[in-house]
Amino acid sequence: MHKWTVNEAPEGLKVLISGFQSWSEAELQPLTARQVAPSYHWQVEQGHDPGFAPSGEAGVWRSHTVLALAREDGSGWVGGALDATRTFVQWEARAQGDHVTVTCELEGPEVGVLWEETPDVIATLEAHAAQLGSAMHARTPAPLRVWCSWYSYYRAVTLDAMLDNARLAREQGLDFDVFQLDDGFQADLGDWELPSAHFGGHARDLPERLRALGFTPGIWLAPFLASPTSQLFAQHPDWMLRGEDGQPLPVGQNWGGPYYALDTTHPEVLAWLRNLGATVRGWGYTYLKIDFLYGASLPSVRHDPSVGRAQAYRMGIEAFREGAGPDAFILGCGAPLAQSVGVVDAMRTGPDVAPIWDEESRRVWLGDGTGPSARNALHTALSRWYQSAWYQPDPDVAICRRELSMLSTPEREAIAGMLDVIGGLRASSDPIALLNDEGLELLRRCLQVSTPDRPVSLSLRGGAAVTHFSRGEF
Ligand code: 9PG
Repeated sequence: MHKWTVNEAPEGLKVLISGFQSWSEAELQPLTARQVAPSYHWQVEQGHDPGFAPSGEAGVWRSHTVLALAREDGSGWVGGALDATRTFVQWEARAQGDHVTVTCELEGPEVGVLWEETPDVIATLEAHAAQLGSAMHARTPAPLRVWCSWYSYYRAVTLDAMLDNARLAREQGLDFDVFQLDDGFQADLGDWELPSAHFGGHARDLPERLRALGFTPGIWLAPFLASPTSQLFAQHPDWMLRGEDGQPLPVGQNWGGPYYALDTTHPEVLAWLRNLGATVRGWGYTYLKIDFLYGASLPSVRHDPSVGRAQAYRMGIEAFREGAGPDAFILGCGAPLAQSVGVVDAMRTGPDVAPIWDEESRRVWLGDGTGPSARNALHTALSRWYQSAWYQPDPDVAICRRELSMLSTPEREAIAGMLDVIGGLRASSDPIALLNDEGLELLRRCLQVSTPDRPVSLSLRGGAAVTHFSRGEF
């Protein structure tokens, strides 16, 4: 363990953290405040690292890969690592009376760790993130404009809904590059080749028709998950991650019950993942959103106990990439962040957007700040601005429709403005038929690709941390 003492009064400092995976909080807060900690175990699994979850004590902040402390004038300290592809780099800052104790623990192969004092935290963090990105062979292709089925159709998506929207987008001259089918086409989690009853066809029937309309076909998969009702689970119980009790380890609660994850240290699992990547490529999909990836990285008993969990995760995504081919565009989601660099092209850098500005009650009563809301998605993605050196950031979709939404006109406009600051992928999920002239105009604006902005200062105002970007203040 590495340890440093910062001889500075904690009251004058703010802390910048980045949580474990896409959906975990990243934020800039007064150091003496309390990092929100989930009350229930399933929320830890789905938004945090159960091996390094927030402690819930006031003045104690935990962060993965990087952590920074900043004074009011923007000077301070930045902590980072020289490679985090196969190692979890776990930072903690602890306010202790008149000083701060900072520790860094590594889980995985030894890597260099640095802790630097700097007159300019923003510049040092950006320089470090860029250095880390190039050391980890970051892929940062051009950003894409994506229509995704999730945030309006959810699991009820059909083949016809995909085609209707693609046709309408073409008629309206909307500049999407990709049309991406999300969760709902498959019979079960793990049974990707079997269609769901309601989908009205097979996922392999779609790509050619999307291409004929001029779009790149995209598909969602949760390649590391298996539901207990799936054929995958029934046929290969020995492929699942297990708990200390020898039973398959539940890695979350969704889809009406617990779900399990594949053990990516098992050679047969790696072969299956390669084959899955190759199969969806064979169907004609070249844009692949791979989701719930954190599942393969949780603490558990593995087939090969000599492989650390960050390394096991990395082996899993590398196997999928091998099958999908070097030219597939891979978007990671629900994924350990730095450990994906060099394998993914883009990464969701926050929790899900929802057609509601915020849902405070989940944060306040359940201690869970990873719930879907426009505020949570944008706040988190903004706090990870420097990660655009690691992959194309995906701040999630804009919402331009008035219907099927609780967002007001100023809220929809605010989302559009913040997406412009964040840069990276540009996406929408609005049923095109629901957009009136105003909605279409806003969507066209949201689809304009911009480069990420950078904060010009970080400051405390009335006890709250504020980040100033040249195109806005958040
Ligand atoms: C599909 C969706 C969409 C979305 C992803 C992801 O904690 N949870 O239970 C939880 C459920 C869904 C979720 C995130 C967290 O959303 O981010 O874009 O693809 O899966 O199921």
